[in-house]
Amino acid sequence: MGITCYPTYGGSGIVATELGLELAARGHQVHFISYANPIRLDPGLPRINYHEVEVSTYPLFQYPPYCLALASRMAEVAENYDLDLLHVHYAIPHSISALLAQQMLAPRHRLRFITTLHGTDITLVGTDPSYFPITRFSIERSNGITSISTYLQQETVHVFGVGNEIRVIPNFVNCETYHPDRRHRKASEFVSGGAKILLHLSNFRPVKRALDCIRILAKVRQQEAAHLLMVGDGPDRSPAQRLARELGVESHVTFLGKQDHVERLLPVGHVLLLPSRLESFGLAALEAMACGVVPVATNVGGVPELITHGLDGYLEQPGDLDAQAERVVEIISDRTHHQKMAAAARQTALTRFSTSLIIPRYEQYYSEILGS
Ligand code: GMT
Repeated sequence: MGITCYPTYGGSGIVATELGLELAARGHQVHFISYANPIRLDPGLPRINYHEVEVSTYPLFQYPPYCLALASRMAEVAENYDLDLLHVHYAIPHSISALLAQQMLAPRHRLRFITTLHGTDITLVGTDPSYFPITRFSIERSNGITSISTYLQQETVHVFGVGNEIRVIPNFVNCETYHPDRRHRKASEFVSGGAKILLHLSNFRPVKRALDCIRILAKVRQQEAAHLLMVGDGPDRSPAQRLARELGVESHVTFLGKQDHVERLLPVGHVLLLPSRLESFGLAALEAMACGVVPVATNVGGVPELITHGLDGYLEQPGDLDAQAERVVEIISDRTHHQKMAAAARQTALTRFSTSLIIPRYEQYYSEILGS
């Protein structure tokens, strides 16, 4: 099979990469087709192949046509390696490229393609008037569609009025790789004394409300000693750094930038902050939960399908920073309460979202689409 995704940091690329790695470990031949080697992908692993899409520039092309270069490469790889299936992540433009590749190969090679919707491809980008009709078209023409939460499935039907089945297959986590073991990184790298560690992990886009994390930290520190680790990079990183200086908490925040091994870092945290305005699932929260880190998140989109308020994390309204800060204090000020919630968070990851449960659902769906 072929997998196409955005190779840079972002939830959809991570899910696509982890899925490909898990499928290869189960014996499938997996061919990644993208403009760069996806982050977290080791192309030297058995049954993993990587094919780069080269986009030539030409003075006429103010916007080099990546969508076409990708379609050509998909068709070439599908033919050379006898692919049965392309699985593209994030509708725009991957789904359209897959459709073109399918049409280029027909009738001499039967190639089916599945599109997985991740969130902003529907909720933000897809609803932009310039992309709306083509996004709907790509959904209608995919041989199979999956979405990572029931919320996103319903939103897609509601916004695009599409009639095809959208199969919900949630995000997943490998609970052997992501576990509470603090073997690799130590809290003492960042704090001394008993300060508790809060974490935020995102691409720092405005939808993530990364600046809220700084404000929450400032509020928490009025009651408890805490240090914030900001992991990732993106447009709101500099504004967040500026805000930390303005609020006088800059020495209590560490900006770590992009990290290749978040599974080594997450276990040092007590609480994960996910104050997003919208989140169709919240992969960062799931990865944290698998590591026994308690999420304090917002009650938006598909997040309630992951976090059960009061059991394995807390859900508050976006922008209600007093409530979010209060929840953090509740967790970090009571060791017994923290341990109970951390165990429940790990249990949720293990019993509802572990790879051993979710990957077979993809395999089953592939069989259905290939057999249909
Ligand atoms: O928001 C991101 O981190 C990027 C975005 C993407 O598509 O790369 O993430 C979306 O996909 C993730 C993986 O399926 C989901 O866990 C995130 O909730 C979703 N982000 C949003 O809906 C804002």
